[in-house]
Amino acid sequence: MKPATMKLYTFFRSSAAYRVRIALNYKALSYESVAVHLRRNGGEHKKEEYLAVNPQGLVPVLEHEGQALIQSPAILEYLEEKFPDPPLLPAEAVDRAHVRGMSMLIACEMHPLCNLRVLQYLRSDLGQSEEGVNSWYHHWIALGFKALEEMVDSSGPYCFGKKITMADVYLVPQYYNAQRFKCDLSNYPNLKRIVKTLNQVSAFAEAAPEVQADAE
Ligand SMILES: N[C@@H](CCC(=O)N[C@@H](CS)C(=O)NCC(=O)O)C(=O)O
Repeated sequence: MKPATMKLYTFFRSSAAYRVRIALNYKALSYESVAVHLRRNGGEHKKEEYLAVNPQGLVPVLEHEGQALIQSPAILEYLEEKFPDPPLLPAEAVDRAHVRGMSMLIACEMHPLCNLRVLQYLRSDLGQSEEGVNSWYHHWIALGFKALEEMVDSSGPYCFGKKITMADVYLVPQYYNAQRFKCDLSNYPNLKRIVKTLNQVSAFAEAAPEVQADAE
């Protein structure tokens, strides 16, 4: 492990923070965790103190060399540029495009529709029942995973090729979240196989929500 020069504002159950934890572990970068509870006292991420760190009021934030970096895709790209070894992106441009395509399918088309504030808005402001909120969540997960199931390597251990890539870093937290929301994942055998393999890799296992210091 390299010395802890980074600070990660995280919440154990946040899938966006989970992505960054995996990448930091994979690249053997040590970091200090600052837990930001998304539910306690109406959400610590909405308090003035945290808004001073990230005016958007979302986790994660990675502090490094005096800079507060927001948005997990930007943070992952930053880590890849600053600490390229071991890489999370393939050597060929076309392969990188494929990996980023799968990653963005999750980061842009699935996760934003299913995060806490969206579900809270559906529930509180739009008066949706728990059943309605769950149905929304399951709908967007199914649409995304159905496509991803076709894109990932149908026999390999990972999403793309013979090495762990950023696509794997995005998949595991989203899959975890889908399980937590009791989505039917039986139609995605490739995703199931890949997630099972990845969860045995220490970088992924040590980033899992239940082993975080702030886990409940
Ligand atoms: N696109 C952002 C999304 C960040 C995000 O939505 N974080 C969630 C936790 S996974 C959060 O802070 N939610 C607080 C809320 O929804 O109120 C990223 O990838 O960093």
